[in-house]
Amino acid sequence: MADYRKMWEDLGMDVDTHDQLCEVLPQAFGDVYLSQENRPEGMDYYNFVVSEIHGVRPAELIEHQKKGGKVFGTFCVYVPDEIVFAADAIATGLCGGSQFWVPGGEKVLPSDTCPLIKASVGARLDRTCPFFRIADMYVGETTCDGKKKAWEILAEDVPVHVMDLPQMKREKDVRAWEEEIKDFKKVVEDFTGNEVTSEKLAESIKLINGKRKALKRLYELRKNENLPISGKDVLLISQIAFYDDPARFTEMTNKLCDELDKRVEEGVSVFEKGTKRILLTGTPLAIPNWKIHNIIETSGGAVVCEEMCTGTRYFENLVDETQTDLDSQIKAIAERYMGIKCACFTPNTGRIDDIIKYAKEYNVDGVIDVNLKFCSTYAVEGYLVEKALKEAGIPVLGIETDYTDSDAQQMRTRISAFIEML
Ligand code: BJ8
Repeated sequence: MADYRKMWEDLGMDVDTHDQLCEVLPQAFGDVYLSQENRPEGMDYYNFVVSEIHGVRPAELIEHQKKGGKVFGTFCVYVPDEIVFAADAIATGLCGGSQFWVPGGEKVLPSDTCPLIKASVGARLDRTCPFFRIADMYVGETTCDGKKKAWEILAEDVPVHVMDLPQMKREKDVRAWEEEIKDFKKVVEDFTGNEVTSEKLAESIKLINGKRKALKRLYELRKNENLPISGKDVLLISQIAFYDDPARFTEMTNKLCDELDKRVEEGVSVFEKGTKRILLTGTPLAIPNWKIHNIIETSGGAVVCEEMCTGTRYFENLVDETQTDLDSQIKAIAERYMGIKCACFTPNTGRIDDIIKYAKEYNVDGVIDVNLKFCSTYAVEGYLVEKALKEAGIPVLGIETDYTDSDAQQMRTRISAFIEML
């Protein structure tokens, strides 16, 4: 990796502690990713992004700030990036996916908090992630209780705007979300000094839809009997989608899909015939959380679809591009985002319908419902998810895990036994 020490120091990071993360990440990436055989050449781009994860993109964001631009850090797929980009600002995902940051979060949060929240708070307070230092404003949301309260702690350290996300999907809730997006637009305009015009918003709607279409195209390729790409590689791409430049990401992902189209034509598969096809559902897998994919794909399975926020929930459904005035555009944005099916909503039966639909479309042999420890919304919803799958005759395994490796062996045993029985 190029030398970014000076940049990290200027960001006020704890560079010595951060060095420890820089030491372990390449090894972990090599073990999980570079050890795979017959990877598509198009993965070189994503390998490069990861190898320079705390360098290249942060440097671009800083460049943008030097020109007077703002950076917004987000934690949830309900926060509409379109508004941010329409104000000539940049949105970047901030969810923490490494155990490295968890102890920092535990200094201020109860230990029985979900690791995603602990890692996200720890990354900020310990000053060990450049993205958390760079973001000028954090955008939280009222999804789960843990996140809701974490914003209050983070707000002591950085400007935070919280979007009030309804928890039901009645007509009045969609209207309330529309109003909330209008308020967010005002916050973004005041903070950046740039007006969000209907022309700018039309451009950013196209930009973000482009990213969604590229991801959808990638996922469609996984419906083939011969899998042209591993689940691990697709997970990495989904994770990178949250913070890469959207136009470049779309271009590189479409380029990769061109290569995968050829593989499909030629019947190339990265898995042996008979490898069991697994759909994963549950809580998001923030970078660098590759644990479950790695275990499945080294235990006789292939992950062919993720019904997750690092998966289908991120890209399904487009914002209507035909609206031309601001009110109608914001209404279209509100409707698209309210179509996401997070367990924070009640009822959330649409998610179960999606899982069963995907299980058929991707021709899966089994489903693994994987939830982060202490995430009660997904854990409770797991009962209904697993019941519906059993009724549909689709084998399902429920797993609860965190960011540590302490349960890896036990998980491997359970997953191997599940795959064997399929
Ligand atoms: S839309 S899944 S990104 S809220 S895993 S922090 S819910 S305790 S991340 Fe999420 Fe938005 Fe929903 Fe997706 Fe809370 Fe659960 Fe932790 Fe979670």
